[in-house]
Amino acid sequence: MYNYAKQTYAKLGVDTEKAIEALKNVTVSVHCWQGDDVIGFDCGESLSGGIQTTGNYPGRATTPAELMADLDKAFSLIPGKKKLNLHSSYAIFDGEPVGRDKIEPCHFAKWVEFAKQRNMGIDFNPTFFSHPMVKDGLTLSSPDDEVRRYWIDHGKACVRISEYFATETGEPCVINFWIPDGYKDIPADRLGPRKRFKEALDEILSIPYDKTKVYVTLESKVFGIGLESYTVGSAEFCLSYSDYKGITPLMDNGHYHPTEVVSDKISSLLLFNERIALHVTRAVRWDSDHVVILDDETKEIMKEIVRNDALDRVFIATDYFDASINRVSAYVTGVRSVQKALLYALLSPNERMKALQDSGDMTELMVVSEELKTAPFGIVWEEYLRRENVEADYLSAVKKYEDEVLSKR
Ligand code: RNT
Ligand code: ZN
Repeated sequence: MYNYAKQTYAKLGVDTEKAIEALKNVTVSVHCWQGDDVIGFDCGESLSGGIQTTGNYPGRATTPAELMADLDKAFSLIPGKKKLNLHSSYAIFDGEPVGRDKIEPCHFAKWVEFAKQRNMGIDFNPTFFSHPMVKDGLTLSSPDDEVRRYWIDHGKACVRISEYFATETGEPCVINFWIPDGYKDIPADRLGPRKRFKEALDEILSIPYDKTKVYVTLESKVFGIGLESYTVGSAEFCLSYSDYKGITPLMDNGHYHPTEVVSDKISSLLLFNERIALHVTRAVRWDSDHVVILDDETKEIMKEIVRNDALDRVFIATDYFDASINRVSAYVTGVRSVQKALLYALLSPNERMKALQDSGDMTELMVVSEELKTAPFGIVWEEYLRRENVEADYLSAVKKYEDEVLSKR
């Protein structure tokens, strides 16, 4: 079967062996927060910040051990290179818990041990939501000095922890800043909060850190639930700030107006940034954070990365949370979909297609694009799984795990 697929692709000008090799080396950073509906372990507050999980499928991970077990199950069913993406709210306190402004590397030692045993790097996210120090929906942009101070200290603590992750695991750590700050209703002052956010970020990033080990990214957003009228960290703010500070912009494909697509933004950002970062999600009518599937936009995003030869310049991370289905299955479906989209992009005669565009032959370009859609992609995907020693059928494994573990929680 694979030989047949190989020949079919060869006729289209595609080397399946090269595609499989390239896919093996792409790292996907897997978000820890699908496993427990974005709750975390540090203070037990319910989810806030304008984001929401819906559903109450049984089996949510409620302890670090449970989350680690679920991640392990998911990792065993996901091929390729993975990284663990943690939020600071997943700190593990052995003794007395400390505030987010005072967290230290030791509170993440168990995660480091987990990652090291699995040969993985760790990415990180300060958590500016689900916490009593979020005042009136504001953190780094708050007019209250005490609130701002608390969150600035949190940001600094997280930069230090990121460097610790990089040192321990030997892989650079991507630390992503996203704040939910905004207003439900029309603000009188749009500049003030943004100025305070800028100054707060300046202060956080003024601490020394090793730029070869820690990549700072900044994630923009258009609106959140209950924060519909104004978002401090808008697209313009975050892009301008990233450029001004020489940090890395992060685009979450749920964070734009419904007819805007991240796939069309990637090339512009690649022209002006060494690196860019992505949160791959699936927005259904709004930033709903549905599980990623092999849909057109996911394919188009991955095509942009592959066609522009940018696999080593784009940090790819997943970001979704669905509490209405088996969470381990959500992990596997979402991450495999990202990888399938990457493989689909790698299995395109990209040079030939560019040449067709440049010579104005849009007729042949359309025909080739359509032919590719029915090429034996699934066979190459299965060959990749086989070489990675991962079963194609993950549902049986997930169901078994549900019976034996999740249903007993
Ligand atoms: C929220 C952002 C952010 C979060 C995570 C939990 O809209 O997408 O990335 O999803 O930090
Ligand atoms: Zn995101």
